Amino acid sequence: MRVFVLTGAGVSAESGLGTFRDRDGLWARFDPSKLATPEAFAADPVAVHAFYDMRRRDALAAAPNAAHAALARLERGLAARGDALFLCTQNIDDLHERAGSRQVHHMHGESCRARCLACGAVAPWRDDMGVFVHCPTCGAARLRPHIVWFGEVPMGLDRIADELAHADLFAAIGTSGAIYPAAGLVAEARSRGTPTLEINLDPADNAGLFDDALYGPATEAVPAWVD
Ligand code: BV8
Ligand code: ZN
Repeated sequence: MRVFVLTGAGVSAESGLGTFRDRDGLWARFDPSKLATPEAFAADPVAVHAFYDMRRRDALAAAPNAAHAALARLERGLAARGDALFLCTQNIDDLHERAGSRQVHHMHGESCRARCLACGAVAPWRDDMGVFVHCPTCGAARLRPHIVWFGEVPMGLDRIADELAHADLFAAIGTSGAIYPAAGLVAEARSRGTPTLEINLDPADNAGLFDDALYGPATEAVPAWVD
């Protein structure tokens, strides 16, 4: 059995990390067009680096919660039976990894990594990094956050499509279904006849596309589903 799980900001909400579109969410406080686009980075790399430094510090100060732990258990349980979990997250934090998940696909990048605009090398990001730090591989002072911004192609779309094509279940956890192509995965699963499950605090924009749903805080709903 192959399970495809897509997570969003809701899975990290109870760890204290902000979501995007909730009332007091990130995009209510920050303008994504000024911080989460390549144009914004070209116009003001220092401001964009500072935004992701803040996001990374918040993530490192947060602790994984019971939902992250349950998904790590799910991965181990499926593997022990010769089955598999493909955990695809839209989140840029490392809470899935810190909860014990071994295979995590960050389709929108990771706040703890930097990418070199000169040679493409991806390196762990330290707190003192920023616009003037040199690439550890080629030495160029051209590092950017290893993040997928609006208008940029998410990472590993071929892998995502292949995993979805072979999935026996597609579950979306803690995501508003507002951003594409991630939000379109459920429709792709349905077109293949793959059962779909939404686990969310409340119905997402695309809730009507799910065969089944579990509503409630992720720290309750995800363990209830996994265990
Ligand atoms: C692209 C990283 C070209 C940065 C992010 C159609 C197809 C393709 C693209 C588009 C399209 N139409 C429009 C587009 C453009 C755009 C887009 O989708 N725009 C929207 C406004 C319509 N998409 C893009 O630009 C994408 N790239 O188009 O490239 C392309 C694409 C494919 C093929 C070829 C070319 C790139 C988008 C990625 C942008 N980067 N993040 C950063 O983090 O700073 S987006 C960011 O918002 C997240 O990564 C996430 O993906 C997205 C949605 O956030 P969610 O995780 O869902 O969080 P949200 O706050 O919205 O919802 C929280 C949910 O949790 C809610 O449901 C809430 O109820 C729930 N919740 C809250 N508390 C709890 C809870 N649940 C459980 N328990 C709780 N306690
Ligand atoms: Zn380089």
